[in-house]
Amino acid sequence: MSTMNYDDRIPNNVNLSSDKKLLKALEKWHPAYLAWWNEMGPEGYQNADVYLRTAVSTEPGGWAQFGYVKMPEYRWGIFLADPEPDRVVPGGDHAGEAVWNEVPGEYRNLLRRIIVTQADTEPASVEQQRWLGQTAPSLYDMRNLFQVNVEEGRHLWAMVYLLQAYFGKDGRDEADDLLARRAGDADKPRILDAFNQPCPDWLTFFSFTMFTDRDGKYQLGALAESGFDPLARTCKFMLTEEAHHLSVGELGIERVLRRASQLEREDPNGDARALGGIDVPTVQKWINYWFTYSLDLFGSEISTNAADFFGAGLKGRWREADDYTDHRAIGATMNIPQVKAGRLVDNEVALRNGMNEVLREAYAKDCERVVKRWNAALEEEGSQFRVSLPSTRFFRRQGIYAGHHFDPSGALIDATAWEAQRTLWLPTEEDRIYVASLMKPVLRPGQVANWIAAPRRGINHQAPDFEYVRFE
Ligand code: BYC
Ligand code: FE
Ligand code: FE
Repeated sequence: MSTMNYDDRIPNNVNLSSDKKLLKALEKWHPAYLAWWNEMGPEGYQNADVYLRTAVSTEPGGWAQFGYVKMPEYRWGIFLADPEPDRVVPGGDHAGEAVWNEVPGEYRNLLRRIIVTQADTEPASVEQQRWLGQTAPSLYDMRNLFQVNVEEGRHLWAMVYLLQAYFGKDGRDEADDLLARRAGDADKPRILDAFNQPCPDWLTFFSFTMFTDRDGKYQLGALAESGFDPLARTCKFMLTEEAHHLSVGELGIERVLRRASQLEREDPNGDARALGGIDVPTVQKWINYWFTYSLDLFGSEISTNAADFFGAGLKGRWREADDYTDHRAIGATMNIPQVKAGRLVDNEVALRNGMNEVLREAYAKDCERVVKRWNAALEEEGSQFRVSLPSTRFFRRQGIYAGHHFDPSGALIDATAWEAQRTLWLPTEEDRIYVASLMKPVLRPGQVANWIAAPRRGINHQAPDFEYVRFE
């Protein structure tokens, strides 16, 4: 078998060429990955030249290069943030002890499960988004979609590196399984619910990158506080790329809202839909749907898994090392209201069992910050509408609120009241058909679809009419 020069092929800072066992595993996995990418990656654009950034080092400021690349030839690299000298386990029972550079035997299964769950989301999102290139509202947006896709591919590489380098045969088997599951497949679905939902239109794509990639930001942040140092360092670098994914979602929705406001002012009845826009109340429904699906990704409010992950030092809170002083979190409690006998009542829970909720609260606060910016944009454009986040109890399918009905303000309601109003709160079939009807590709450089405002800034300081994607 010919040996590829992986140091050339795969930009890395893990001394790949000197690790024979790992190289052997990667040589087997790499063709399977490419086969997966060609089958499940962006449909119809594998031959286009796309203006993409590629991670080439971990230097702040200089970590990425921009240039035209055909996606199957993207250089998916393996980068870990530089080790922090004398780093200690940030939280849990081992807080303050030296970090681990090998997998601690007693936590092997827990750790593998966390890494596999994280890994599974990355190819899942590529699969969900594979048809969107065909309806891109501009070349700028198409390029951003593909940028997100190749970087989620790189995040899969990052996790597969950990599995193959640290988990032996089990890890190699898991790496293979990651290419076998499929988003939305009835027989072999992806692990977490949000990653089996369809992503048929660009309002969904922007909602997904705003809310679901942001779950990624917070989960990666929690894993960057892991006592298993290779995981912490890997996640720290992934967060660098994640910032762009989040801005694609935040700015995408902001542009939809700005355009809606403009059309609202042009229409005699103040109806953006009458002029082919996506009206603000429709955007609100997509926010409700994707915010709550993403809340589900944090797991149950009360979770012994979460307590175990924290106690073992495998996962910390958001900014555990920097923002907390009590890193053991023993004896402390928190209030997580629960439904008992048809009423929502206060409920004292051991803090460690509430760690999923602690992370979810940090996430919701971050989303709230973005909603404020969207509302500032609506105000600036003179819209009569504002958007908001529903309560974290609304429309949940995981955790202690699943199986009950709450209105967007968080009040407990009965099934009749829910059924009577759900079409006001969540996308209806008719809404989906309407939004789908607007999804037509706009491929001329500098032009954008009617339902979305033009971007304010180009990628890497490029001019508005820059040709972000070139077709053959
Ligand atoms: N869907 O105690 P519970 C990203 C399962 S996103 C389906 O409530 P736990 C990205 C759970 O597995 C970040 N099943 O939850 C974004 C458990 O099953 P078992 C991804 C679910 O374990 C965009 C049972 O329910 N990273 O990077 O405390 C694009 C009860 O579990 C769901 C991670 O998730 C669900 N939503 O916490 C690309 C980090 N929720 O054991 C990429 C790693 C729960 O009974 N994962 N279940 O069979 C974790 O830390 C934990 O697995 C979770 C769940 C926080 C997800
Ligand atoms: Fe990712
Ligand atoms: Fe992402």
